[in-house]
Amino acid sequence: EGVNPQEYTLIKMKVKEVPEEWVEAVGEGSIFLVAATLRPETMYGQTNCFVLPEGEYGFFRMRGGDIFVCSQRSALNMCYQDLAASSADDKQPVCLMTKAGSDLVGLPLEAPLCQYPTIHVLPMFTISMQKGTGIVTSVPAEAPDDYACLMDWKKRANWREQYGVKEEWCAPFDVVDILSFPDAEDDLPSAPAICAAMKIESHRDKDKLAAAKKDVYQKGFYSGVMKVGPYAGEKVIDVKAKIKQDLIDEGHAVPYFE
Ligand code: A2H
Repeated sequence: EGVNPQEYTLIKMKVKEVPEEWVEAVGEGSIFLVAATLRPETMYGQTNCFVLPEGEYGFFRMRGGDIFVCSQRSALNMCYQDLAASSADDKQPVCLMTKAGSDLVGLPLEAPLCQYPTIHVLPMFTISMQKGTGIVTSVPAEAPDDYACLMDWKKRANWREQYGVKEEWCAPFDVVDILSFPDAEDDLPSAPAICAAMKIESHRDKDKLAAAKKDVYQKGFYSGVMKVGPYAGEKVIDVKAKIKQDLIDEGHAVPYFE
């Protein structure tokens, strides 16, 4: 947390089937896994959501009555930003229950703008609990980390077995192309293409992924044109703020700073 706060968008992904034992602990209110993103305009391309299996996630009561699942650290920030309800005496976020990331794996979610009616939670070993909410929404068409991680779960039966990941949570979810690049001079690669070209074997390959990321983000943001949604045909750079505002106005997202 430096001098210049980063502005993220929190994407609300609704838990579609709440396990019965959770209802007792958390009571009334819809439960959302919330992911911090810098690229709200890419939410049309979501295929799944990632958590850190050994991370600790709290269920926190928000001011409007919703329950957000996120790291304790981000919930405290949400209190300061008047998003989260806080106890009268010590201004701490109200934590109704905690779960390990591994307990969230497999949950069916409804995610805003997503082309799939239901997506699932998968593990990602490179998530930092010190950034955002500790939950990452996955857009494999635009983010090499997301692409590499989704592919790991699709192709590694031994990992799936070890982490209790069912094939049906990852195998049917193909990359959703959401941007086109009509500018002929632009020869920067897409996320799947750069992962193939650099022979990135797994999402644990952090050094290669760091190198892969730069070009892909640059390309998506500066040269991308929306392929889907009400702003199809318009440049990402021109519609990013509008898509973000639409998500916020419709109650699917909230601004968040850290
Ligand atoms: B972005 P910065 Cl399509 N640990 O969202 C690891 N990664 C995290 C995280 C955490 N705790 N919290 C958020 N992130 C990811 C979409 C996206 C993102 C696309 C393209 C680029 C991109 C879909 N994943 O990020 O360190 C989230 O992934 C470009 C950097 O604060 C979030 O935005 O710069 C981004 O990292 C925030 O990273």
